[in-house]
Amino acid sequence: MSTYKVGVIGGDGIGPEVVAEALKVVGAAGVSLSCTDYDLGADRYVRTGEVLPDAVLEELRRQDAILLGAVGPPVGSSAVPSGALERGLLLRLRFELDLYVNMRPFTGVPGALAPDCDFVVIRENTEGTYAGEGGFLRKGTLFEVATQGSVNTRHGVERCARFAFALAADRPRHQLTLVHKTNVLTFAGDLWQRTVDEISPDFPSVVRDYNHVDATCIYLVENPNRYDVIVTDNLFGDIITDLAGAISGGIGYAASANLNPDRTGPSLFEPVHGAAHDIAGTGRANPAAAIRSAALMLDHLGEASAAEKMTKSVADFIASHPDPTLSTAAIGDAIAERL
Ligand code: GGG
Repeated sequence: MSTYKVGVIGGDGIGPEVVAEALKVVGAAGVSLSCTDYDLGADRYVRTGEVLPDAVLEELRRQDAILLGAVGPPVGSSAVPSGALERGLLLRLRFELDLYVNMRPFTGVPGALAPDCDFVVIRENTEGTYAGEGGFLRKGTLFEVATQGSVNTRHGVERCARFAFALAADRPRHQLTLVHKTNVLTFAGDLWQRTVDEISPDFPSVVRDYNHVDATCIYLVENPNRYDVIVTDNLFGDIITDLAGAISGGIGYAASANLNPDRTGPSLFEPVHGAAHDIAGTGRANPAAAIRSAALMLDHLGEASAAEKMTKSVADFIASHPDPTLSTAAIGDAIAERL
């Protein structure tokens, strides 16, 4: 049996607590990991002024996968400059490791607005408005200009769209919806639409659709079951996956995989939620999203059967505890016991 090298970034607030439960469940699923902890996040920044030292990045490159909890300072804290961790750690890892697909599956839980929903959002993860193109002119004056460009390359759009098509072809409903704003964002939208149209013949079983992003916000609330696989750009994907998390049961259940599908480096797995310092140390954090993220990690590592068992165990636990009042560790124990 293989032992996988996993870089663990517990991070801040509830991050280390939920990651501990995820690793507990992976152990119970019988998969052997050799974990190395990396001290990164707001705490490290406050102590040392460092966000992601180059030497640490090089070590992370040599892992088979990376499991991250959450990074961020307490709400209202000015100890970390706004965006320093998002850009200096999360986005840098995505760019440096070429994690060009952000896959976020949503399956509804009992009591959610959409308890029966079952869809996946494929968010392009290295381009768009998050690429950092733009700048200031006459900064600090009355005539200041700020621009923030959206970078969309044929290569970047096509590789993401191909991943989404292949995923849709593998799922029972075979549906793929491109979400954009092609009527207004005529350059980027045109590239996305043309790319999807042109590669579509390579995936004949997939039925294609297109929705504007604003309409998608309505459909996600009114009829989320119309969706199977959504593919979209970085910014739209960031926004609609928060909405998707809210309708499917809350951000505490939302898992994500930042994938390098070409496997030229490790992929990174993390719950969508943040550090939630207000409940850190109270045992009230829900580890479900972290456990689901660890299941995505196992699937990517080739441990499909263990991953499936973990995902089912989380679903069974949620079904039998629609309003979980158990502690973080007790939820981890209960999910581990069901395996
Ligand atoms: N697990 C995703 C993550 O940590 N994202 C960064 C983030 O959302 N930070 C803000 C926060 O922790 O509230």
